[in-house]
Amino acid sequence: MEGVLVKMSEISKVTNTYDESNIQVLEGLEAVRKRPGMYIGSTTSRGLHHLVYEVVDNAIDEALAGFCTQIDVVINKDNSITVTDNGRGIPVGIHPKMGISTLDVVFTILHAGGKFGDANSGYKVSGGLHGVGASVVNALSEWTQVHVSTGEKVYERRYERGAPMGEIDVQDKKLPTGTRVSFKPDDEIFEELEYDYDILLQRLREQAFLNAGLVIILTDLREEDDEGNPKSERLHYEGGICSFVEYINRNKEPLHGDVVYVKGEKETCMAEIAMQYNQGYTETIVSFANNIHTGEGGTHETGFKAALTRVINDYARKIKMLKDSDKNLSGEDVREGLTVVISVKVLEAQFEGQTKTKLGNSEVRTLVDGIIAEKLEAFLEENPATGKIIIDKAMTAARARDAAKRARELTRRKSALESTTLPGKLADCSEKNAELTEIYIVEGDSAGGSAKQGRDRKFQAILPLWGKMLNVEKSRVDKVYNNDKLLPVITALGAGIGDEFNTKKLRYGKIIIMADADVDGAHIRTLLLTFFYRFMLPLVEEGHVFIAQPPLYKVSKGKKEKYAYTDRELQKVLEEMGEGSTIQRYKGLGEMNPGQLWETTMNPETRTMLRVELEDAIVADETFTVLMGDKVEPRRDFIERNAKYVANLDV
Ligand code: TSJ
Repeated sequence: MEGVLVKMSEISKVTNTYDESNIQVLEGLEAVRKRPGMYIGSTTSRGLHHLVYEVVDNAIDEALAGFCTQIDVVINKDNSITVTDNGRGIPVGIHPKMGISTLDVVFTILHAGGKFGDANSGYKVSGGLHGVGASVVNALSEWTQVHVSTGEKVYERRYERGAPMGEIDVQDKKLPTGTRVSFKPDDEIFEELEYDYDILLQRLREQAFLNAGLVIILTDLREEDDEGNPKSERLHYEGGICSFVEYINRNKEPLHGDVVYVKGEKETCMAEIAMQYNQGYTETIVSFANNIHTGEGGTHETGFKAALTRVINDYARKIKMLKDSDKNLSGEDVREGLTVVISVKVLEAQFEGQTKTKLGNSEVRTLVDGIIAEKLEAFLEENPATGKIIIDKAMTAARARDAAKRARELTRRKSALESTTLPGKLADCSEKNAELTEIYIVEGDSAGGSAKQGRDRKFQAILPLWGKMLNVEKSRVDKVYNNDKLLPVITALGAGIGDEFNTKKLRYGKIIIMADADVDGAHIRTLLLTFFYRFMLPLVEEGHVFIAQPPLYKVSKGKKEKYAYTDRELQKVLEEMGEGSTIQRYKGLGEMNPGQLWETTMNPETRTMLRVELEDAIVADETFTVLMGDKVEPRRDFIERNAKYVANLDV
C-alpha cells in the first residue's frame, strides 16, 4: 500500500519504545491490502459481506457489554454501508500504550479489538469468522468515516484506504451517545461491490436471535417501494434462540406447543439449547460457538447429541415406554423431525474444518454433554406430557427405520442398491475415472434420445427419467429406497444413499440435471434436488450437482444462427442480427436435434451450467420444506417473496 498511514504528527507523539510497533502498524495494514484473503477469507462477494459483519460485531460487543440496545445497518445508494449503534461510543482519548487516539488504534492497528481494557472480561463472544477487527475493514475500504458521540462532544474522523485524513474533528454537541461507522469497500480490492440485501438480512436475523432483546434494523436505500419508502426490516426477538427455533419451524407442523429450552454453565463453558419436534422426518441442527455460526458442527453438537440420546433412552425406560426387552432408541431415532439451535460460549474457541466453521475444543464435548443431560432430564421430569410426545415420535421413527432396513436388505438382495448391474436405460460412457466423467439426468425419453446421440460418449453418460417422480419430502426412507424412479439414479451414481452414501464411490464427477425450461421441467428439477439434498447431501455440499441450461430461443437470418439463453440475451441477439431475423422459441429439449443439443447445452467448450451451491443449510431446508412440503399457504407466500430464487431453479 502506498502513502502514510499514521500522520507524522501522531508518530512524533509516540515514545521511542513504540516507534517500532507503529512501523509494524503501517506494515500491518499494507499486508492486509496485499493479501486481503488472509484476513477476510476472499475478495469475492463473500468477503465483501464479511466487512459488514466485522463492523456489526463490534456494535454487538457493545450490546453484550450492556450499553447498546439498537443497531442500524444501512446499505447506501453507492453500495457503501453505514452502521450505527446507541452504545457508549468508541473511546476517543489517547491510548495509554500507543500514545494516539484510541479511535485511530481501533481503525489502524491490526487485532486491536479487546486490547484496550474492556471492563467486562469473560468470553469474547461475538466476532466474525476471522474476528479481524475494524482496522481490516478500514484497510480494505476506499474511505471510512467514523462519528462518535460521547454525550458531551461529537468526534469525526475520516480514513482513506486505511490512512487517517487530517485531524479528528471535535465539536461541542450534546447528542445521544453512540458510534456511527460508514465505509465504502475498495474497488481496487473487491471483485464484487454490490451488496445483497438477503445475505445481510439472513446474518443479521441470526444475530438478533442470538442476542435476545437487541433491535437490529436493516435498510436498503437502493430500493424503494411504490410510496417511496426504502426496503427495511426490523429484527427484534425477545425469545432469543426459542424464537429462532419457532422461526425455522414456522412452515412445519410442531408436535408440542412450547419450545424446550435449557441452559447451564460448567467450568469454562456456557451452553443453551432450544428445540422443538415437528411432524417431518428431517433433523435440523443449527449451532453457534461464541455467536459464530458453526456450519460444520463440532464438539458442542457431538456433546448435545450424546446427551439427548442417553437422556431420552433413560427416561423412556424409567416411565416404561421402552420395555426391558426393547432395543435402545438410536441417535437418528431421537432426532427425527427435530429442530434444535445450540449456542455455546467457550473461553478460547478453536475453529477447524475446511471453512473454519467447526468447533474443535475437545473439552466442550463433555461439558455440553454434562450441562444438557442434567437440564434436559429435569425438564422431562417436570414436563411429562411433552416427554411422552417426544418418546412416541422417536419410537415411531425406530419402527420405521427398522422397516426401512428390512426393505433395504430385501432390495439389496434383489441386487438393486449395491449391484453392479446398471439401469437398463443408462447409456454409460467409456471413461471410468470419475473425475473426468459426467452424467446427464434427462427428463423424458425423446430428449434422452437426442442427448444419447448428441453426447460425447467418451465421458458423458445419459440417464433418461420418465413418469411421475416421488416427492421425497413427503415420504419416509423405506419408500425412497424402493422407489422405481429413484433406483436407477441411485444405482447409476453408484455411491449409495443416506448414511451409507459415499462420494468416493461416485461413478461420475458431475451430475447434471437437464430438463425443459418450463413448469414441468422446474418441477422435476426441484424433486431431484430435494432428493439429493435429503439423501445425498455430500453430493450437493461438494459441488457435484449442476443444472444444464438449454437455450430458450434460436434466432436465424439467412445462414446465420444464434442462440439466446435469456430474454435479455434475445434482445441483444436481435439487435445484432438486425431486420428480417426469425425467432424460434424452444418449448422443450425434444425440439432440438442431437447436434444442436450438443452445441448449445452439452459441449463443455460452449455450454453454460449452473452449479448448485449450498450457502446456507437453513435457507435450503426452508426452500425444500416450503416448496415440496404439505402446507400450501407458505408455498404461495414463499414463491411470491422469492420469485428470484424460484426463477433461479426455473432457468
Ligand atoms: F468496528 C468499529 F470499530 F468500527 C465499530 C465499533 C463500529 C460500530 C458501529 C460500533 C463500534 C462500537 C464500539 N460501539 N461501541 C463501542 N464501544 C467501545 O469501543 C467501548 C466503549 C467504552 C469502553 C469503556 O470501557 O469505557 C470500552 C469499549 C470497548
